[in-house]
Amino acid sequence: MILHFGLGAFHRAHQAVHTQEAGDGWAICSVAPRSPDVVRALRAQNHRYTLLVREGEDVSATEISSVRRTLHAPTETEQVIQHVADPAVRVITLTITEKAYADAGPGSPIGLLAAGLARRTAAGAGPVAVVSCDNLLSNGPRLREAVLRVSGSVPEEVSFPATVVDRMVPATTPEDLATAAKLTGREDLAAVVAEPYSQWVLQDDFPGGRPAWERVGAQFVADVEPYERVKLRVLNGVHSTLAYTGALTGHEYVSGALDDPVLARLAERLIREDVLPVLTAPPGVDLPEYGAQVLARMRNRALRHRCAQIAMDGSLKVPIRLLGTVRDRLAAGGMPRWACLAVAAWLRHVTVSTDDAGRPVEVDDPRADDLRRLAHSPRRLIAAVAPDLADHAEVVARISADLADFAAYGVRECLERA
Ligand code: CS2
Repeated sequence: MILHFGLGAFHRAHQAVHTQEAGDGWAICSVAPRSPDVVRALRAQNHRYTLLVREGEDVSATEISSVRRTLHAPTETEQVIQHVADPAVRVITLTITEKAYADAGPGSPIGLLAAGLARRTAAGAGPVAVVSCDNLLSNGPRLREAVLRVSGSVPEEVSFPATVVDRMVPATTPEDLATAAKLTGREDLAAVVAEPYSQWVLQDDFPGGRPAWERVGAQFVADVEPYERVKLRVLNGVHSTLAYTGALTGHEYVSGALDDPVLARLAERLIREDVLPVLTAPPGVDLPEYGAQVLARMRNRALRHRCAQIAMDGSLKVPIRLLGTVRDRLAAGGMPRWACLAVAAWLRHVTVSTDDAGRPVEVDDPRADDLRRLAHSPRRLIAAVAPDLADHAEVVARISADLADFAAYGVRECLERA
């Protein structure tokens, strides 16, 4: 059995689908860390739900039934801990978002996982792989450290393989639910919508066994890092760039932002001039082709991926997605013009929080208030997320100039002139 933390749309459209399609009988028990809504919906429909795959005008519906059980962590805490310690559980996966790794409170996913692993060891329940599926650098080691901070030790029979996951899964809309109902003839409050593309790269370190995910396209590799960099810097870097510049120029969806020629040009230049020159291609990957494929995927209008959704939690995402590119370009003697502009767009989004037309943009970031207090000083803003870069005069000057230009002329005009 697999135990999963994080019952969001991404899990339902990725790990649950891979596990069902692998076809070797593994079942999933999924834990909702906060909201009971999806638990309620899934229980009411026998834990079956619809995956809609959309591309352009095409839409297909598949019933997913690999999630057999759900738990609501705040009200079923003891069962969650008991499941972590259950000898039948051989794999634990997590999609808990970037910010959850810093939260080790007793009821948090990390807190519950640590408590369960301690009980598991005490009971001699056997080996288990704990698999982070979040968009972090070295997500396996990061998760291990988080557990270690709570427990003081990590049992030897527990592994933390690193992984890279990739599938665009926007929040489900009422229209998606209506489409699911129309295609299946049943109401489905837990339906999810995704693009056709799906990738999963994993380090093969599963001491208690695992589903044959490789049958359905997962890649098991010795070193995940090159894949991780490419995915986080190209796909997520461009996503965040388009989310901030898109929101600030009045675009609701990523695909709409990319239809705007000045934003498309920014995304292309970011990839070509800043990101790719400092990346190493993983085996079998052609980087320019990968970059073009990412943009083509983002142009999929049927996805309705909101800029506001991707813009969320920028203080945790931007450092992972854009600052590595900034640092590596500087180290190679270049000036990461477009990555700096993207960072400036994020800072404007989180501190000024109005678009070019003066309308408020949605900001949802645990550090928004802190950052707003520093808004008068670009250098201090940069120092708040990257102390090393705040000592880099050229970077500070570049980002300060972009911020001043955004304020004076608006983001769109700056992009037109750039
Ligand atoms: C997005 C990601 O919400 C976000 O921040 O950039 O969720 C993105 O859609 C996935 O990583 C794609 O694999």
